[in-house]
Amino acid sequence: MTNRDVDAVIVGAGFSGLYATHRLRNQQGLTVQAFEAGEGAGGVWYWNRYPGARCDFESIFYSYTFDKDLQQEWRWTERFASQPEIQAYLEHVCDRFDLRRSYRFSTRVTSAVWDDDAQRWQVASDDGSVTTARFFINAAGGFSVLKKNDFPGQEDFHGAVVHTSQWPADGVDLAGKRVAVIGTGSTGIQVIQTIAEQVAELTVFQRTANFACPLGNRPLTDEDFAQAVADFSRNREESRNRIAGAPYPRAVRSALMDTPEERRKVYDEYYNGGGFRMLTSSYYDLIFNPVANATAADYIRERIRERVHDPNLAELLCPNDHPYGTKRATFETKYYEAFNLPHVHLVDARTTPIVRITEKGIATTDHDYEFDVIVLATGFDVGAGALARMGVVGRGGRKLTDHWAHGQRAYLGMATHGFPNLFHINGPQGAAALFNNPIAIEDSVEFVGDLIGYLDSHGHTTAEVTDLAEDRYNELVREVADATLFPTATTWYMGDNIPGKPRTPLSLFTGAPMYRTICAEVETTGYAGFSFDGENRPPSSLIKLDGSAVFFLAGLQNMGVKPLEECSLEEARATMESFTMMQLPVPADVRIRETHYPIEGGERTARLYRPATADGPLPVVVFIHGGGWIGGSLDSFDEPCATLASRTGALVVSPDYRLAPEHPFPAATDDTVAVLRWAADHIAEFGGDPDRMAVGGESAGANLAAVAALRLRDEGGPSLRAQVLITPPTDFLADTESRKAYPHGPILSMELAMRMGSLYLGDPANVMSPLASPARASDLSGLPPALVITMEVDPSRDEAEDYARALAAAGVPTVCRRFDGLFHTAFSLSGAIPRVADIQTAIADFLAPLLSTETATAAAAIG
Ligand code: N01
Repeated sequence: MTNRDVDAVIVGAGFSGLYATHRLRNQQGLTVQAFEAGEGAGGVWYWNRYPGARCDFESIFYSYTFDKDLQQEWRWTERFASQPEIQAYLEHVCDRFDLRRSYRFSTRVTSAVWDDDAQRWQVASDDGSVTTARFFINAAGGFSVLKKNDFPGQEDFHGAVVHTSQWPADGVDLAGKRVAVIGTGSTGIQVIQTIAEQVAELTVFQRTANFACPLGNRPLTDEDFAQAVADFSRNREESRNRIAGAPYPRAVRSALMDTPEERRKVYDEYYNGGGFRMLTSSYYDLIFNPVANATAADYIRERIRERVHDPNLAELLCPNDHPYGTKRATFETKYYEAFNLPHVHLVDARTTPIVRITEKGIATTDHDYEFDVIVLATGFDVGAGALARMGVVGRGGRKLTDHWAHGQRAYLGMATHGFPNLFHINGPQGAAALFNNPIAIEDSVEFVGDLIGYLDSHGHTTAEVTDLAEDRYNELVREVADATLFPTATTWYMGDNIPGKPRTPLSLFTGAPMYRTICAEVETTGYAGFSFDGENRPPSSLIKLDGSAVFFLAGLQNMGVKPLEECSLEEARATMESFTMMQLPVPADVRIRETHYPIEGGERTARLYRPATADGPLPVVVFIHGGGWIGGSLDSFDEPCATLASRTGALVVSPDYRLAPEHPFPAATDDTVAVLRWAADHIAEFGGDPDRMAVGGESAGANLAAVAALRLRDEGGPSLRAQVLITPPTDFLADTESRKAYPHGPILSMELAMRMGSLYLGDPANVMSPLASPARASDLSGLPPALVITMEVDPSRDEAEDYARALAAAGVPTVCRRFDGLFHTAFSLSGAIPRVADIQTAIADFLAPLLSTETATAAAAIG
């Protein structure tokens, strides 16, 4: 074979490699040399020819969408396609787009070494040739390396031992044989249910029982197909904007909102409906709330018990050591009924593990079994196992295996630091676990194609992720995983199935929409986190966010919550109220009661939060809720205020103040002053000490608190001991870096801030008033000591920090705390963002000396 020099080497002829070849060669005009170890196209669908191999995403969704004609001319025959049909489809794609001529089939890449001088990859293959290329594209797939046989003695066995992913093309004759199947993952279940009726004896070795739900396969009718063709554009669009990368109904309710009877109806519908909907469409909290998850797990166990006649066997088939969905969801067709057949047996390989393969069969710690054929359905070294075995050496002679010694990591699942111009298609730490793979692959190929186009059009030679961006993304993937139940299971998602493999999440568990949003943000910010010819670009804002914050935002997207910018006033208010679902329970040690405070021409409600165990007159914190002056309520701040009371030991007063646009400026600030005056006069009746009073607030409420402090100073009291300003907007006309860096939020965008601000201000001239923009006050001296809390990823961050600096410059004892990785409104999302507890601690620590009975000296100590 002659050596070649090309633009791109592509490894693999599955969904990834074929589309990458089409995109780079046919659409971007690059020269491509592609390699594939198999004799033909198909990738994972070429190798996995075991009996019953079939896809568990619907065929009309589990296929390419890049070409409308292709989608419409390929007539799938079943709702869930079998392996031969998917392989034939990929062969068809190979021919239809003339891809075959770019491939060397039956050829393995044996090494890939980056040549720093030539700025090229040198790729050696087992046909003896070397191909040099500017780009090296890993499209080898996540399931191309099988898990090494754990069991000694295979060579002694008189019969055949066959791994499902090395199933011979001409099959294995199982009829009338005594067959063992080891493994009950997606593959084992498909094999078992398919061969159960053909074989003489079937013995299943199960180490972990799985939650298998009905697949719901059936022939694809002409009506189904016509509908799929008619819905092509909608399906394509929806696939990209739903959690699983398929147009399944959105889960918009918590499992805990429904009664057991209502839940049963929901689970019946999705269990009987087939496919992934049971996990993705029933309830949104199954993947992160153990109590919600248990309702689904109980339901599935109940179904298993109904279907398996022998109660002991049924119990053994019921999973009980991991939450539902945390091992990859599995699907079945009469799998459980197979165990009702007299010649099908189940061995509990957890209590009686397999010791070895013997001459006659399998020895466990308990028994010697005799077989003719042993089927290993024991899985894969999932991730970039193939690449790790290819001898990849990057910049400065760094081996990929060394770089991955602590776990496979790839920025966006696509790039690895130290390996310039090496791109993974849908690689480790992409979103594949919760993202229908062909769609994830199309996205990934398009991202890489665009990146190469950008590189060429800007005259760069190399693109490589920076170590900073790779590290941060890797942390983000871990933090997101920690917000879910996935790490609680022993699963290949975490690398657990391969002895010695470092435990690390191999996927970003946000679902497709957030992953796509992150990639889009990277792309539109000029490939943030990449380095072009050594010129580093800082990571983009979503990647800076705390993983819990990203998971929360992903949840909003998965539920299809309308962005606040697109909401009517009523919708915006309702959305703000719905965030209470993301709060921890109100602490039980706080007593809540309501009273009223007077305003001009009437009165308003104030809610009081008193720590149940506290004695004597308590210090008082009047806390003004957030909501952009147009929304928010006492209810939406119940938990933050109650927690504040519990943490500080203060009596917290939360006033219901007038909202814009019905009541524009200065109504809300008048109400804030009114409640403080009322508290000074009346709080003793409720057990508060009016001489130890602070004001605080969040977001718009923090603006009102800051303004109230100014007004009380200028309008004759009462005097305050402290002000706590959480993410305060302080100047409507501020021109700051944070406004420029985070114009889109999250949650608070500049567009939204401006809209809410103008509804509040009413007359635009009010913008200049220091009672709307406290930073415009000519004198900030004499104000109470201040704690200013800011969030890193917040357009209002810098004006708040500027205000803190101005307070300090005016001689006000001021503490400014910035919380990295959080966004505006995080304070009121305690159930979603665990670090809200740190904010409460910061407030309690700040207030403790100022609100104590010996305060005067303590206040002076803060600076
Ligand atoms: O592999 P697995 P798989 N002793 O790792 C058991 C995709 N896929 O090939 O759970 C005893 O899931 C192991 O037990 P345990 C899909 O993403 C898709 O089934 O580790 N048992 C487990 O039961 C899937 O998730 C389709 O305790 C041992 C099984 O072997 C992925 O491929 C179809 C053992 C391995 O399960 C992998 O699925 C098929 C030992 N020493 C697969 N070692 C579609 O429909 C392992 N096991 C698209």
